[in-house]
Amino acid sequence: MPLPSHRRRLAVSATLIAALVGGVAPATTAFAVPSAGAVTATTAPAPVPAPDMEGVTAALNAAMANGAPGAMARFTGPDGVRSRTVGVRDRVSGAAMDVQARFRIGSVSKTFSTVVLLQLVQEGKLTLDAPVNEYLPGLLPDDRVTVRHLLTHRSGLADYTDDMFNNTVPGFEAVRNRVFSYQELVDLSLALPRTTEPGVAYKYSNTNFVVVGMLIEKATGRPVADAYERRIFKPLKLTKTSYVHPDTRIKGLHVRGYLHPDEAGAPLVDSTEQTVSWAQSAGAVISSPGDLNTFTSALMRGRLLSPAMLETMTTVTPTDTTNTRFYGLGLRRYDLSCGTQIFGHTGTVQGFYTYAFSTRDGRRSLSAVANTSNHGSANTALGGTLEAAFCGKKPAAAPSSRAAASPTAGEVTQLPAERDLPERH
Ligand code: REX
Repeated sequence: MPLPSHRRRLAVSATLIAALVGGVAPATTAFAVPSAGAVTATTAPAPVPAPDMEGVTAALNAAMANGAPGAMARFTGPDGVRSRTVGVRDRVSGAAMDVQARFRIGSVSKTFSTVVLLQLVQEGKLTLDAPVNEYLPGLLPDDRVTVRHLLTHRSGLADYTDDMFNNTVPGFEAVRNRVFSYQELVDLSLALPRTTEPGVAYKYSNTNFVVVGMLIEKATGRPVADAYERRIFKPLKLTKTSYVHPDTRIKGLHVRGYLHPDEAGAPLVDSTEQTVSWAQSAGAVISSPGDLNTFTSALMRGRLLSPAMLETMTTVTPTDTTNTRFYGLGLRRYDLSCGTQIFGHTGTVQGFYTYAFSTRDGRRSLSAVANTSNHGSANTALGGTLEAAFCGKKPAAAPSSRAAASPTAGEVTQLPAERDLPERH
């Protein structure tokens, strides 16, 4: 139904002002502005559920109940920022989890690498459907593998990390301080049988994004760190985001990561310091909850890529049979129970599980981290923050079961440090 004209004018001005102030492409879902300057009301924006921050806290507590020393989440939406923390960021000092702290984001790095690569495509330095070997002659044993196959995990290049971390703690300790060249990592993959013919199937592999790093360095003539810095960190003012490979430290206030050994009951291993050289452009970026929200939101709002390139990046295919999980180009799409689609990435690096997602309009974003890994139940629990944040409170169930009314055994009683902070960016 059309809005009264004064409300239309107000809404359009707000959109244009937001676009000018933020340097953001105007949202086009609510109104179309034809070139003649007339304003036409189209479909009204769908109502946005308020985040269920109690549900977010419950998911963080569930991550702790499943073995994480601490966890935190930060939601950025139309009504501002809400953050929740539980547990500790340092088991020795007992320092509380802190939403300003940095951590290792693992494969969320793949989205950063993809943005850089797609900018290079926009600049005509690379072509998505060209063979990788055109830019890196002789690197791959198959000329049919294209740049797009890497970004969509359809190259068939085996993931060398499966063997590397077959025994979790010895595998980690063997590479914790190692510095690999990209070529060495590709060689590890090429020593294994390829998993699919190029293009035919999705098969997640870190090798793809190692080759993406090589392509970025080839096209720019500079280390990937420079490209991240110049093209993403600086323009978005991501002051807590860095790529310091092969430095082993996380600078400033940070979360310590704790790796679960394979043997049940064995003590956690502090895995904070490592080169992450085994992942590099596939997983070695360091960031913070605020910076991750700024990044995924800016990406979806079109601040990093042209509309056509963003459309390409967000064009997805299913990754499983549930028809709720998809992969685009260096980007996951999750379809939540309320019908909302969110785009972003997950990350696993020793000691850290991460989720960083935004709605397609960039208006709502969530990042969540737990400082453990190799413990799938903690990761699954942490993923519960997504439903709570983006779908809001579930309608109350009929009070038929006792479990709904009274606390169950093993319920986590730790109180979160609750803070609603003003948005910094
Ligand atoms: C390496 C093993 C995990 C970690 C990995 N990480 O491939 C990449 C990533 C960078 O983030 N991928 C995930 C170790 C899947 C993503 O996209 O979400 N596991 C651990 C073992 C298992 O050592 N034996 O859990 O820390």
